[in-house]
Amino acid sequence: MYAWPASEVPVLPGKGRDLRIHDTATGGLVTLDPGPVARIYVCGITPYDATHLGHAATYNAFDLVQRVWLDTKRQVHYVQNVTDVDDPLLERAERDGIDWAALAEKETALFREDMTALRMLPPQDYIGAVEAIPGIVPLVERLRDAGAAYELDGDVYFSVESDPHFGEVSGLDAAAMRLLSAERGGDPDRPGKKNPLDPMLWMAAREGEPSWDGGSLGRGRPGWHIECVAIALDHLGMGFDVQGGGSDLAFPHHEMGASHAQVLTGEFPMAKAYVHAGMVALHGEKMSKSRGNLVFVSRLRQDGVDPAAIRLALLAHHYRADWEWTDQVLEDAVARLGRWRAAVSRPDGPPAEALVEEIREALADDLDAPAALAAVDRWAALQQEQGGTDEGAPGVVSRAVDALLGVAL
Ligand code: 5CA
Ligand code: ZN
Repeated sequence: MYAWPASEVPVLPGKGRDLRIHDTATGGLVTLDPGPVARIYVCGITPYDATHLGHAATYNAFDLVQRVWLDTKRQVHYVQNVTDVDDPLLERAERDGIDWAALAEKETALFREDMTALRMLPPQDYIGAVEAIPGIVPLVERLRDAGAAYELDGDVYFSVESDPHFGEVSGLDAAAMRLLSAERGGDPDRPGKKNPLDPMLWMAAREGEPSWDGGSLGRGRPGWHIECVAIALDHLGMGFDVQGGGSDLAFPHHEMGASHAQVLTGEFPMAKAYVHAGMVALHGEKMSKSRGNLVFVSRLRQDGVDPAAIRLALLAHHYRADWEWTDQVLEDAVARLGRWRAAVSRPDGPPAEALVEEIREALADDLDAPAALAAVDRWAALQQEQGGTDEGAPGVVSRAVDALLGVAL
């Protein structure tokens, strides 16, 4: 489906650094060395409510990954999905008495607007679960025919034991996995499963729910993890550079997805780095659609908040940290934006070359956006206090902030 328009990314003088990033699977930093086309898959929204700041923070992290790569003069192949059919979406549509497809369409449209306003780079392939179904069915059939999946009352489950590498993404023990599985869409207590952790690949049609032709699987709809795997394999293939999402996706979603892909292809690993962003909280609890403690990007925009300030508020936190959204966070960002805009709106200023290198260095070091902001702060303070004679320096800063941080000054 259509994604959203791309904002121009200025090309900076010199060359960026290779990205060193935290990989959940190894628990440490890895320096990625993508080919001429870096490949990234980022899990998209389940469109049953508007984009909140937690979503925006996660997408901001993966936007930075791409900006670092682009600055090394590579191309980026970015794929994102939309989980436009799943239990939570159907439940919300039922609760509100609206059509599930119309709900998905409406919230996806709003997400596009929010992403555009925040200057997030669009994926080249933006794929809905529904449109991916014809590609999902043969994968499930293959897993079943290979003995890696089994049927239970018409539903088809993946056997986690079929992947010798199962567990290596999250590194969790069985007890922790079981707990998280129950919390995050799994059904560990369903009788008849070979392993309580086995996730569903194909759900047989239920009364009153949408269903699609599943070939030899019968009518039904896809499970969640196979959705992302089908899309990733179709558009990126195995061994892509980054699989991204919030930390709540490490298990089960990315663990199961990696296992599906590894069993399907016989190759390992699915991704070179599994990268997870921290959770944004509001009033002490993780912002989540199910809890309803949300601050929406669209709401802030309606209230007249400059999207560049929202983006700066996100950038003020390290992507791996869990943090809390407060009015103060936004006020600080608005103030910073004002200082930066004043600083670049003069024809000359302090030299900018070192600043560009500092931003590059900070971002290449596990996306240390707060350090990048601090560097720009120092330049802006110097500009304000002493000014400078370098002609064009403010323009260089403005383009660097745009290219590397996605903030238009
Ligand atoms: N559609 C699936 C992924 S295939 C899904 O998780 N959708 S979502 O709408 O629930 O979340 C979209 C992205 O936002 C995920 O990467 C999720 O980890 C991230 N996310 C959700 N809540 C927060 C939060 N409070 N803070 C940071 N990131 C969050
Ligand atoms: Zn996903």
